[in-house]
Formats: sequence, structure tokens, C-alpha cells
Amino acid sequence: MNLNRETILQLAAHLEGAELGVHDVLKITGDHPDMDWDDAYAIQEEIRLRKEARGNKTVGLKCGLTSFAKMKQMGVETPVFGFVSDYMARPDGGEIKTSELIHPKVEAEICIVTKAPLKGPGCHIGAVMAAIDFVLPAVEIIDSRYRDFKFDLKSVIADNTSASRFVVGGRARDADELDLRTLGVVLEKNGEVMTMAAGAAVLGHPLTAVVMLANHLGARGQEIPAGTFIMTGGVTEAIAVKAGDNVAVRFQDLGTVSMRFV
Ligand code: OOG
Ligand code: MG
Repeated sequence: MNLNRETILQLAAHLEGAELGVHDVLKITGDHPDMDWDDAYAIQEEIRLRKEARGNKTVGLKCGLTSFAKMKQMGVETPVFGFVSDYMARPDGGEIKTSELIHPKVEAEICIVTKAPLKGPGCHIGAVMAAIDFVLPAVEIIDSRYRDFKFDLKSVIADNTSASRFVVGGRARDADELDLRTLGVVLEKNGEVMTMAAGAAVLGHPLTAVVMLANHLGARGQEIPAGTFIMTGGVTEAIAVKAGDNVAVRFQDLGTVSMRFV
């Protein structure tokens, strides 16, 4: 760690203030070029503690920048991890208020809920398969607090990986009924196909993202508890949305997740 405690707390307040106040900020590595990975995750952790102290429950974990399309879109090469809070959840088919967001984008994600704890280091895809309770589809609405979505990995980790809203829908399925690599995903906006991919777009297999998450937390002495909702990351590039847009994402074998931006 290169930043002192006071700076970590100040940056957490700065970034969460941008989220809650719906305004953008410049990437924080500009003023703090010596910030390291542990500093970045420490800032994110403080944002989580601020939300929990306010009474918001942490309701899931997210992997980000796990698909080649996302890495290419954002110009980065390493997955990142964050969390989602209760107030970020929106119902399937519901409305998302753009007045609460800076510059939202949508992405299609294959998600799991665990039934057993997962602990790294040494977590592997077999352990993840054994720990899955069910698979379900979601759309994440990301909203980087950084101006024009311009950031580097450390800045985006500190900003809780752009977490903003998420919609879980479709139908839950047993993992052994699905081939997550060939599972097709079609993202439509206003009735037009914008982009599509198969599950393998995420690190060759979406569960690889969960393996990486378990090993990332394990290196910090933490485990993923049973009953955890985990988003494995956008399968395609993210698509910008504005008020008036309708989004529907069709997941092979998992149904459709939709929402309206107002
Ligand atoms: C970072 C968050 C990425 C995903 O699924 O790839 C993410 C960003 O692109 O703003 O959630
Ligand atoms: Mg995402």
C-alpha cells in the first residue's frame, strides 16, 4: 500500500459522492500516480463499508472486464472485482431512471448463486461447478464515475468497477442442464440487435471468472460464502443507453431480461 489511511478514506468519499451526487470526476490515478492494487481495493472496501453503515446490504459480487470485447473496449487486460448493493437491483421489465445515472451502459451477464463456500488459493473450475446452486441471467447497468468512461484499472477498481444497477430475470437453471461456453446471448436495444456473443467470450468459460474471484479473495484471506450471487462479467462490449431506450437481452436456455430507461 502506498496511500495513507486518510487518503483512502478521502478517495472513497470522493468516488461515492460522485455516484450518489450523479456527477463525474477525473480518474484518481491522475492525482495519485503511486496508488497500487491494494490501495485501489482498499478504497472500494471503504465504499462498501460506507454503504453498509447507511443500511444498504451487499447482495452480490461482480467480475468485470472478463471478456475480450470488454477488455478491448476499455483498453485493459486484467479482470477486476467489485460488489453490488441492494439499492442497485431493479425488477425484470421495470424502469431505470436515467436521472439517477451519469452515462449508463448495459451489458449481458451470466450469473450464478452458490450453495457451498468457495475459497482460494487453488480454487479451480471443478470446485466452482460443485458449488453452484443455479445459473441465472442478468443485465448489468454500469455507470463509471469517471468522465467519458476514461479510466485505468486501479481507478476503476476503486470506483467499485462502475457498479450501478442490475436486473436479474429470465429463469434459473441447474448448471448441469447448460453448456455455459456455447450459451448464446443476443442484446437488443429498441428492437434492434446491437451485439451478441456466446458464454465462452468470458475467459473461455464464464466460470473461470468465478475461479479468479475466489483466488483473488483467497489471497486476501476471504472466502465466497454459500448463497452468494456472482455476476461473471459482460459477454459483449457495453452498449450506451439513454431515456426512452428499451433493452431486451435473450439468453439461450435462460430466457429474456428486459428494462426500460426513462
Ligand atoms: C468496468 C466494469 C466492467 C464488466 O462486466 O465487464 C464490468 C467498466 O467497463 O466500466 O462490469
Ligand atoms: Mg459487468
